[in-house]
Amino acid sequence: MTTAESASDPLPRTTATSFHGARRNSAILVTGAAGEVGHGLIQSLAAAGRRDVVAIDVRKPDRSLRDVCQETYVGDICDGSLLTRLLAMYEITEIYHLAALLSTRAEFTPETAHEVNVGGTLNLLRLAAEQARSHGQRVKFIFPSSIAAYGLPDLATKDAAGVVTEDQHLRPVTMYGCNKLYCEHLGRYYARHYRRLAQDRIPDAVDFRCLRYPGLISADTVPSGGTSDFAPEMIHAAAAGRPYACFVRPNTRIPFMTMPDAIDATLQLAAADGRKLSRLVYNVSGFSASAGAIADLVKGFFPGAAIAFEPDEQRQSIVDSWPADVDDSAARRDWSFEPQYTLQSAFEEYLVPTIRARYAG
Ligand code: AKB
Repeated sequence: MTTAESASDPLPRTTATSFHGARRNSAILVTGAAGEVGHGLIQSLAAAGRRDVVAIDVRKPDRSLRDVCQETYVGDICDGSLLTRLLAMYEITEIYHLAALLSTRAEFTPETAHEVNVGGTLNLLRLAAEQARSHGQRVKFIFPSSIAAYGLPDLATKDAAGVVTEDQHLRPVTMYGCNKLYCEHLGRYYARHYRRLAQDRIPDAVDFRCLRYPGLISADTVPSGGTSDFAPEMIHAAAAGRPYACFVRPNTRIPFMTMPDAIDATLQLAAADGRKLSRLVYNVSGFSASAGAIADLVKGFFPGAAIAFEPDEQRQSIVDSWPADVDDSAARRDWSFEPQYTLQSAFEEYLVPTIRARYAG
């Protein structure tokens, strides 16, 4: 699909841009702000001079975030009254909706995951549509989806599939994957068809842009609640001098990406010329690597690392349902996506130096 209009095309206004007589501040809204991606994304926005970020998380964002945001809120994206307050207080031009319960955590409380991952996203899409209606500009909605949206039925199919495109093998086996795939569809609905029979509908009010993250590896934070977490856990454990029992087999392969590349990709997609976007959902990846190859690299850089492989059958089956690699040629073509790091350079230039410094002393 091609986005015919540019992001700044005006839409009809239906309400005044004031709240109790006061002008509302323009804002970029970031949900899941205190999480791994949120943290880095807000710092990057601040480094680019953006001081209009309004951040929400269920946990209190730390000082370094509070210092660079216009405002931070401790709150739940399922809380309709919080979102109504935001609608009244700010003119939101862009939403980075990062809050989610990840794949492992979601399997323990699938209904709660659905409430947060789907209900929360629906609330925010609606907020975006209402914002567009109130201030007369399209609202950009940047949504990270995940390789969890894929679902390969068995290892033979995974091996035969190799590199998968955005539209193949979309039969997720986790609640998180189902939630992400459905939210991709919701995004398309809000972008293209929202209230399609209503007399007063505003076409194209939400400029939905989605990228499917692979497993992410950050030198600064250890993730929790995901199933691709074995890679960052292995690296951080080695640097901290702790033994690590990897919960998947050494030959388990999925795509990964460093956190800086994920943040750059997210900001690049947000900044891309809408007329060049041929899709709403894009794969992105840095490199495809097996758990064994990652362990070998970790041992090369941290010779004392004690890494054992003790596969957990259930978590293994989740990772086995994810593709070994993804085709990100559409992102490269449409918005010049180009990750900075290969597997080797990620270790040499980013992970090892930063993690060593973090655990030194
Ligand atoms: C998870 O493991 O749930 C996430 C993901 C692959 O989206 N890191």
